[in-house]
Amino acid sequence: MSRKSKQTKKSTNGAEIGRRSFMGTLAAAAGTSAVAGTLSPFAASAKAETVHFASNTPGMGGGGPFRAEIDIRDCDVEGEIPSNIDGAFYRVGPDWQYPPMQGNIPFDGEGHVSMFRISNGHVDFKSRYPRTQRFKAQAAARKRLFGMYRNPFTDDPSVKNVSRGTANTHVVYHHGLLFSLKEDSPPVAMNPLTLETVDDYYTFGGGLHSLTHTAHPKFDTATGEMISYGYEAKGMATDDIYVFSANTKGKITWETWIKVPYVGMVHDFAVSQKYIAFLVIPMATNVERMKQGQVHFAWDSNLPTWFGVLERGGDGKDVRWFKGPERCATHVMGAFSDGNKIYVDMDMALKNQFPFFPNLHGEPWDPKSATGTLHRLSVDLSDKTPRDYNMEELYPQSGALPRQDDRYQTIPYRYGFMPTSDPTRPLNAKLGNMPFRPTNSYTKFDHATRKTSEFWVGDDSGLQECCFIPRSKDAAEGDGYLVGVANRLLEGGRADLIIVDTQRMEDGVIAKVGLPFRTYSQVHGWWVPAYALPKT
Ligand code: V55
Ligand code: FE
Repeated sequence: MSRKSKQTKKSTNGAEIGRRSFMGTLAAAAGTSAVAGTLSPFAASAKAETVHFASNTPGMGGGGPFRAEIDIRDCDVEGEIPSNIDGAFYRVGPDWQYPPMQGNIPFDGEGHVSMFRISNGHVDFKSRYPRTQRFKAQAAARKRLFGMYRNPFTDDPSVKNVSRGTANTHVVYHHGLLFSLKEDSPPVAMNPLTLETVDDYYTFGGGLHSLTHTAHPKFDTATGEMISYGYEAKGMATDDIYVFSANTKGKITWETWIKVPYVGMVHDFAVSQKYIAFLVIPMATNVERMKQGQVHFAWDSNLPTWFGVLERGGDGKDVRWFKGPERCATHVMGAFSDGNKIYVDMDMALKNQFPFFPNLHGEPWDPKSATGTLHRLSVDLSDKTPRDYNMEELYPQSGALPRQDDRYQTIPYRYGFMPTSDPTRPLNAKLGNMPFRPTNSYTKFDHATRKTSEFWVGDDSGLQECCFIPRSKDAAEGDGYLVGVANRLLEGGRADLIIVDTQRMEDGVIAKVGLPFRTYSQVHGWWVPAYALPKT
């Protein structure tokens, strides 16, 4: 029996379903029970249930779920947005659709995508929930049907064959589609101009042979290929990674399978011109705990890290695994190869960086050992005997969510960017004692000189991830702008999109797009230049 036949969670709105899918999209958008009744087999409860977000709902500290889908033509712009910025900045993050199960974590909220379309100094804002299978089922039932983070044991039996994917982690663009991604499920494809969901279970025309797909695909600028993978690819807690690349038309042209040393979170990966590398961290998948109603992962401090390397276009059977000590690392800034050596830059901490993922052996979560700094991991593949990978701390600045000039993905690169927390900066006295200092800076890293420069957002704000915009299509590496959301903490977290010039980081914002509301927290964001967007 083929792997494919086990894949029960097919698109519910792919082209093959035609008219019904169109109705489904409309119904979910309308969100009324009358319409929703025609949408899916999940009937609304006869007895009306109150929808109430208790004060201990994860994320309530940030003001609670946002939930509103919004269109603003011509946002308030202060300062002048350079006319060479023409494109769309997309961002996504979790935003509860219904009150979560007691004890669930922020990473399980429904994905909510926003778009800032910037052109000629004007900014139009739009936000939509991707219509995931999960979102539509819950909308129809008017209640939560999914339980704990990545734990199907806690779901309502009615959703056994509904994809659990929340599409809440990253948003990227390839072959004309915007993909909203969650690493436990295939991409959700959206129209990049309207943010309408066009496929709630995207399989690259049936070519994707994994039940999962990472939130962090990579793009080879030279070939236009998307290189990607899925872990736990044959189902929950399986030790298989599916690796593939798709050409500019979205056709999968290479695929292979590898086995991991143990099943743990493989959130991001690295692609160079020659190699592909994975880091397995002790955030281990724990089925026993899942059966007890807990989340998917627990941090097992007895486990090492494993760095696995295979050749692009090669056979997964030839993957080589290199060992390292207990470390937590989630995101790749950039990666490149030099002959038979591969270099991967990641933010890395000593222990569990996520306070909401439990430590398996009962250790209290420690903010100090959760503090991440940029490290360079490397291996020389021409050496036949290495058993460990090398690692070097590159900079002292602590932060998370590193980025690069994405035109330099897979090739040697010089500049990186990361939201950082500068402890020497003041915090507004009106903010009192905050349990965690807000992220207050964007740092630009120059790997050629190891010098850094810094943008500080001010004493009253917190920063979300930043994204790099090239000054022009063929501007030099790192020459351009950083764009990201700042929350004004003295205004209830109201959101401004800020733009910083990467050549004048210390000068502060050059333009500011004011939203008249706070917004849900972003996990990741993506810039698409206007020339790459579809015309209609
Ligand atoms: C991350 C985020 C996720 C997730 C796993 O490091 C890892 C980030 C927003 O969801 O499920
Ligand atoms: Fe991520």
